[in-house]
Amino acid sequence: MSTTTQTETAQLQLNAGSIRHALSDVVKTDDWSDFKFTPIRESTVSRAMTSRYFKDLDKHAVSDVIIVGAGSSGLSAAYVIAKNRPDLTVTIIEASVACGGGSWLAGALMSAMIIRKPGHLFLEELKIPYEDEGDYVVVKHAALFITTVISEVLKFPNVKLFNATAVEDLVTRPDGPNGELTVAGVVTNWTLVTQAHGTQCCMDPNVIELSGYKNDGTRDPSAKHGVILSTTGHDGPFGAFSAKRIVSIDENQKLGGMKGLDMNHAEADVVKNAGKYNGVNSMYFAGMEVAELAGCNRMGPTFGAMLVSGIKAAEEILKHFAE
Ligand code: AHZ
Repeated sequence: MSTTTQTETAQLQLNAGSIRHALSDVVKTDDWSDFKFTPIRESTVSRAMTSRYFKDLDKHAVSDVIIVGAGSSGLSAAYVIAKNRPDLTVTIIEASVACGGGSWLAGALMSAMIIRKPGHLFLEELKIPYEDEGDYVVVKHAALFITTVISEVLKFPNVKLFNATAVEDLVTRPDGPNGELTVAGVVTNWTLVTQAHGTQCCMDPNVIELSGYKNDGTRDPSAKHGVILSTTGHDGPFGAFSAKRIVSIDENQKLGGMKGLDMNHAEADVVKNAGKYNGVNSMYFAGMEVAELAGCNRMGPTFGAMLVSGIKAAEEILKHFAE
């Protein structure tokens, strides 16, 4: 039960003038000596968190769209998908505690983020201020970009982020019309568990399944098949996860391997190669994971291709659900 307080326009008097107090509902004077929070039990806090988490896990156990990796490319895609299709269940799995991947600092531990045009149009959509330098724009703080995208994406009611959760494997089924493999979900674990696999005996994972199946696990032809968009970045402790896994499953593909830095070629090539993966159904890629899959150059600290490849993959996914 909530505790109500009288609303008054409380004023905190400072020498510099009169400032409206941010807690005007609660704090009525500048005397803090009898300040109290509303009462709570510890178990109430536990239940408030666990009930929601497991309700969300239950709802998202079958998802229309699973986005693996919440860096700049994955979150740009999530924004476009969730905004255009509020009816789709969108699940974001992020291995780290914090979303954002490499975009908290744009490059070389410096704060300004460079975005080549026309990637700046996405900044306009999100009302993120930038300095226009002609062919490119600069966002003063990369952190401003990523925090804005995170907050916009997480406001959509159809989106749930499971952070500190790693995708450990893909669920596959041989259910294409000609026996082609289809990706049917992701295998997840809390990242701390994933990191401890080498030190403990078997700790089995959880599964998030894509929509489009009947209760017996066979394809439901009346329901649209869900999709996975993988945006786990280039190779690293966790990166390029789905790219590496898919080529180990698909005998017709080899990992291209990310090539050296070439800004001019890399950004357009990543965008051109982003989107649906040909060979295994229901799988899409964006961001630097595309460079690993297709063998594109890296671009270093220019982020236009992250935003635009995410938007391209999102648009292909929207088309899939519209067909
Ligand atoms: O934690 C990872 C990061 O937040 C997450 N991730 C990776 N593997 C995962 C897994 N399960 C769940 N198995 C996983 N999450 O994916 C996110 C990737 O973000 P990123 O910023 O590394 O990738 P991006 O492709 O969106 O942006 C890349 C930015 C780069 S790298 C680069 C260069 O090296 O030249 N240039 C740019 C612009």
